[in-house]
Amino acid sequence: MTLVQEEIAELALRLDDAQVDGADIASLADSYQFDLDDAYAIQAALLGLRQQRGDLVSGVKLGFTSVAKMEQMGVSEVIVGRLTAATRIADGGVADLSGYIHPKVEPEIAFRLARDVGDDDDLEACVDAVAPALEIIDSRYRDFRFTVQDVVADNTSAAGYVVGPWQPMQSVRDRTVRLTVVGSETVGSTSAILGDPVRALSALRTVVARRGIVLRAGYVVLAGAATAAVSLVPGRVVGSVDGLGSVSFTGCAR
Ligand code: OOG
Ligand code: MG
Repeated sequence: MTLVQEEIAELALRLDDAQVDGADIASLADSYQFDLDDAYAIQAALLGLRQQRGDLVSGVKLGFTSVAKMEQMGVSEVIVGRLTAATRIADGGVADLSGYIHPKVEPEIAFRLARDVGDDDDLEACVDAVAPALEIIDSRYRDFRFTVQDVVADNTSAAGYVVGPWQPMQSVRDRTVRLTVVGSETVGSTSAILGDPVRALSALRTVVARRGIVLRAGYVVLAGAATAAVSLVPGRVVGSVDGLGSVSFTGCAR
């Protein structure tokens, strides 16, 4: 840790304000030197502010789960953020895009935790269901420009998520993934997620142990994007995973 408690609280507040106001801020790394421990402490303080407003943690999400993205960011471990209930959009529902800064959408795989995860539990054994999902990311940093510490502090750009119909836990290796944003399609594969999305669970295990993140029954785990993120514009967004079904929402500009 390199920051003191007051700085952690101040930077969490800065990020929280950026999200609430829908106004971007400069990279924190431009003016502060801080490490990943500080970054996770800022993220925890940021979540604390949301919880004070009555929001609830509803899951976790992984980022940088493709080798290309890790290399691009110069990191060797995945990053983890928290999902909250207030940012969940119902499958087939409407997302108000006006509150975001510069939202993007990603096709993802979601796992569901059937029980609280203890220190010695096998995480895969705690998962009872899998579903196609969509994640809305919206970096609070200007132009999506950030260091790995910045993005962890910013709760890994988490801004919204949609989960499709749950299916019993099964292998989702090597499945074609399609993301359609207002008629324009991007195609990828679940193999982009650490070779096999189930590996997201072991990667998550390592990070939560190191960062003191608690995993609870009912949590949604977003395994990471299966394609590059696509800019979110008003209209219908559909994600589908071969053999698993599809998930959608409509973005509207109020
Ligand atoms: C960080 C979030 C990345 C993913 O699935 O890789 C992420 C970002 O690129 O803004 O959610
Ligand atoms: Mg994501």
